[in-house]
Amino acid sequence: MSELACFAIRGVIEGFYGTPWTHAERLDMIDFLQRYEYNTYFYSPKDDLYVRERWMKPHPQSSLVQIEELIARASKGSIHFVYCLSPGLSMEYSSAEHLEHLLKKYSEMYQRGVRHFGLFFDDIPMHLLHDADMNGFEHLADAHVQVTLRVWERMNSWPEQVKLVVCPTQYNGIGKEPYVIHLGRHLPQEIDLFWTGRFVCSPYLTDGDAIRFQEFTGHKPLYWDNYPVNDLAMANELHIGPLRHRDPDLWNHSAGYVANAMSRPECSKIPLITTAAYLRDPIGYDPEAAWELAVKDIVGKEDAEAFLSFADNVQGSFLCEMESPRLLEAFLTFRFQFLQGDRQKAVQELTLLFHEMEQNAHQLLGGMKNQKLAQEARSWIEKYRHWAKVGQSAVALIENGTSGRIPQAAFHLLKLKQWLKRTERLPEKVCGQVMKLFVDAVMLEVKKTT
Ligand code: LOG
Repeated sequence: MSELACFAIRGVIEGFYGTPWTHAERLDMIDFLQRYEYNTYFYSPKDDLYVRERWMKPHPQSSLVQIEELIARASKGSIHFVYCLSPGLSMEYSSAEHLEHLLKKYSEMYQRGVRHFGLFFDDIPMHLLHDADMNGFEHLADAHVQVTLRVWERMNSWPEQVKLVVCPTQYNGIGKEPYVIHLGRHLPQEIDLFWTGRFVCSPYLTDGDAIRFQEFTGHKPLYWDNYPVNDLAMANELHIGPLRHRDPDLWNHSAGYVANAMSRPECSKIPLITTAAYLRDPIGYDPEAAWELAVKDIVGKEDAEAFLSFADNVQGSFLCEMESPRLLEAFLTFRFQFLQGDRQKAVQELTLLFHEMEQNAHQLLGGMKNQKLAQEARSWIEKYRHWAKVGQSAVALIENGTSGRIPQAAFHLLKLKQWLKRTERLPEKVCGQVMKLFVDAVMLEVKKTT
């Protein structure tokens, strides 16, 4: 770890909507974090009832036992286990009873050895809900400050020092919003504030924004980066591309960096390895190089090449507008060769490309060494296979059509339409618009000549 450029908190948060990780997946993730020099794991799955919806209720015994195991595993290494509660859906901030419920849950974890806590107010209405709160507080930020200060006061009475992170309700923007200014200015510096940057999913995280956040709130932001998470509206995207566009100096202007992961832990590891490379050396970070290493690491030598060819088509996200760069390049080359030069060679090369695509898909679907990865990415690989079939029919149509073999061309046109229909029915985002544009161009030519 470089002495000069270093994020104080290097974390991963299980903070997505959707099926929480299993116990085995969490244990495995903690070991993974240890290996890749992260230092913090935030336990905050949105759909674990006992940390959000039923935050007042005690965890069932079976899940308590598991949490104890996670705490033990984390502390065996040097990973801080952060126990987070999200009471905002129902908490009456002015109720002494509710406050005691909250403190009881934290204190039970303190007794089990937890020294890092989170109090989250994200994804709740921006206004006070209960009459008593409307009478008792000026506004939502006031209520959040008062509750946090009470929690903090109690935590400070415990024998050992603890840390507390707050996630504000306004967790993205320019840092100048009245809510977050109020929160920041009334909470002590040692309480970190989560911030996702300008947007919920921020294409860029910049020094300038971090500096401004600190100017207005008095706190360096603790980045909650919503990558690689792919929940809700992003559910059809598989975020296995590398981390991009995070300023190299961010470590200097932030309290730390925490990546929100996908509900697919094995797939998450690929971008999380690239993130670890960024956190280790933000100045020297090269997304493409880090990505190749990450894929080799998680996929294994045998399948790395096939997987990279597939993964090239699922890079698109708010971090990366470019979709299927290799395929796009091949289409542009084909178009040039076909129109200007050697038609046969152009067709041969494209035929080969789609056959390789299908072979890759079969290799990945059939017997990948990392079976967990194969299982998690299965539906995207399946869609990739479908696009290979579409491509094969399109090339066969071009080949026969341009050689005057009309019945064969008609047969492949039919097949193309069938495969296209089947493919477009699959919701997963693979190849973005690149394959569709190619097929549209082919169809347009067919129209012109019939
Ligand atoms: C949630 C987060 C969710 C993410 C992406 C924060 C602070 N909270 O809009 O749990 O995974 O967006 O959908 C969120 O980002 N809210």
